[in-house]
Amino acid sequence: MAYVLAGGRGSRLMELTDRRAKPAVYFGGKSRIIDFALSNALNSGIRRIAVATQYKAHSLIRHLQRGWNFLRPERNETFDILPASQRVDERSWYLGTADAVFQNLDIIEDYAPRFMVILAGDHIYKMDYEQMLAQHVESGAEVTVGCITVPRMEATGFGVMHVDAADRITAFVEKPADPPAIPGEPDKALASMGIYVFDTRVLAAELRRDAADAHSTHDFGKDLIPHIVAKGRAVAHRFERSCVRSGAEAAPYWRDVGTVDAYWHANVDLTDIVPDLDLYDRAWPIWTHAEVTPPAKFVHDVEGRRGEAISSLVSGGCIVSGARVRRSLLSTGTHLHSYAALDGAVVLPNVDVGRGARLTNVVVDRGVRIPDGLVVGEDPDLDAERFRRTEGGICLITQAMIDRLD
Ligand code: ADQ
Ligand code: ADP
Repeated sequence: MAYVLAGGRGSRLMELTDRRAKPAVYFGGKSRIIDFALSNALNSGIRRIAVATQYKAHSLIRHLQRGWNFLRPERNETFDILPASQRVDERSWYLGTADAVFQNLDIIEDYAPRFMVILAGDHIYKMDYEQMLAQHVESGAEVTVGCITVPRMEATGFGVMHVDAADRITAFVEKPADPPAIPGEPDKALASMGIYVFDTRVLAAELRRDAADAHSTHDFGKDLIPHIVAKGRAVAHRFERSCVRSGAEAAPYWRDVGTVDAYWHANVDLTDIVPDLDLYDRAWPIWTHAEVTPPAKFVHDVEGRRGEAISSLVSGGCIVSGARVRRSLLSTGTHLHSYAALDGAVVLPNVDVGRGARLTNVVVDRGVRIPDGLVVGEDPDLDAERFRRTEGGICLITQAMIDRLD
């Protein structure tokens, strides 16, 4: 059974997560971030899935109900949405990630799966969890932790581990200020991906022990994993072994699109001629709830100006009329009007871009109406006054910011 943790705030995505949880944020034109973990589970052959939600869950729950409720109980398949609902104690919502599993332990034990794959709902990657499960069974570990090599100084936001020659985890620190390097590789660290495989019985015992511990914060990274590592029963699974590559030579792809800059880059990277993340691989499809839309349409405007897009991803229901689009990603139902120009634009669904608007290096939230002639990305100071401008020079535009312009 796969258990997806999808309740986190993701506050570094700024206004993109004002009304929706990070796993519900749109990604890649047609999908949402959580679709990657769910598709991986499905493509790995897992047919029991649960999703724990908490923070601003409405948009996420609606997406899951519309797109992911096709698993059928009569075939022994299940799909459960588990909002924090004070099931164990009427005073507490999910306290930490471990508590988000503990509070639903009775539901899990009812299904009696032999193994649990605990996943985070907020990463972009393609991975065959079956490989990780196979390693877990072979090694006899109590927990197997997915890990990836990252530049050492980027590891401050992760759980960082040391392993022995057999990849047994010998030390684990959660979010260290000064991450320990991989021995012999001073600039690299081995980071936890926040995904875990357990025997269900071991998991249940650990969760019960942790729940009774008054000093615990009830978090996998802070409490449970370090405890099992101290017993010498945790093993690392290297992402390289199970990542689904876009080609034999391709680098393993895993992104925590935690900031607006990282989010913009990961989306715009998809417009590369051969991107590191292949969304077109029929052997590993990314399933989602897709709105039924007519095809994308490119037209001359009445004055004969061509509507065109190059190095761009254009979703269904878009109309590009007399506008130019470059290195951009248009989600479902975007309308661009004459003389509009987009370059490096990540546009979420149902946006309308008015005549003559010029947008460079932007993220536009869903449903925004960009007024005629608006120019963004050419005057940093003016942009910073009007929009959310990131360190990397990306402007996030929401309807509330547009409304304040008048
Ligand atoms: P973080 O990502 O910082 O570190 P956390 O914020 O707890 O950990 O989020 C993990 C996942 O759980 C996310 O998908 C989040 O949405 C979800 N989540 C958080 N709180 C929740 C709650 N109360 N209810 C339900 N879901 C919740 C973790 C590990 C690190 C590891 C990184 C990798 O602790 O060791 O390196 O993930 O990104
Ligand atoms: P402009 O882009 O010139 O400001 P519009 O976006 O209103 O003007 O429309 C431009 C063109 O887009 C229309 O002439 C038509 O070809 C196409 N179009 C607009 N709306 C629709 C629609 N609902 N269905 C099909 N095509 C449409």
